[in-house]
Amino acid sequence: MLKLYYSPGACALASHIALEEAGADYEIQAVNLRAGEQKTPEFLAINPAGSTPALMTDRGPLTQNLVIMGYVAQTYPEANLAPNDDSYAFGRMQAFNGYLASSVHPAMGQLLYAGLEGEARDAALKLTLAKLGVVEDSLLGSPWAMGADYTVADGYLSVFTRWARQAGILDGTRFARLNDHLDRVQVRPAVQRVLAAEGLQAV
Ligand SMILES: N[C@@H](CCC(=O)N[C@@H](CS)C(=O)NCC(=O)O)C(=O)O
Repeated sequence: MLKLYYSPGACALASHIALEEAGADYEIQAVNLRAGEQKTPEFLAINPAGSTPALMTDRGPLTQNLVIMGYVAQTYPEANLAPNDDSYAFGRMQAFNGYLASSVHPAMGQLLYAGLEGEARDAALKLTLAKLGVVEDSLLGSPWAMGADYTVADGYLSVFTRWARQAGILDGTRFARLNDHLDRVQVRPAVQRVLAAEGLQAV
């Protein structure tokens, strides 16, 4: 059975949502990041990078949200979580996910979790808002991230808009579309089940 290593509310929420939306048979294993469990020899044997998520499959581990989400979408095509039969559209979805992974996540990680103060924090805030602005103004489709159909990209985006709303930086006017999108993702039954499983509330 698939086993997802996650930390409640952290970015692995995206992979967790994908598994639940897919109707996959899986189990979850919490990794306490504050206690440093991601750096234990046992966990480093699964993900040498010492970060969550990791998904243990029958062929070994997979890491990186966008990889795990792509794997889930392709393993459960009947769930229609990605344009699996259109490699260009699949690439566009992974480009969206890649932007979240390589631009939005690092900027927000610095802002929210690096303990910055003063000018350094101001700079991190400005960078985060600029990265989210690209999604709001250009990348985000309607009603879902990639257009007509819900994909794994929607669950992934909701991780960061959730953090932004919790931090009070997802302004309703500047980020009207991102706010609407987060509301739409959070009412999905699979997402509600995942939030409950991680001990979280909708924000
Ligand atoms: N690009 C990676 C980022 C993974 C990542 O940074 N995970 C964080 C939680 S959001 C983590 O486990 N941090 C613990 C650490 O680095 O010590 C992915 O999407 O899987």
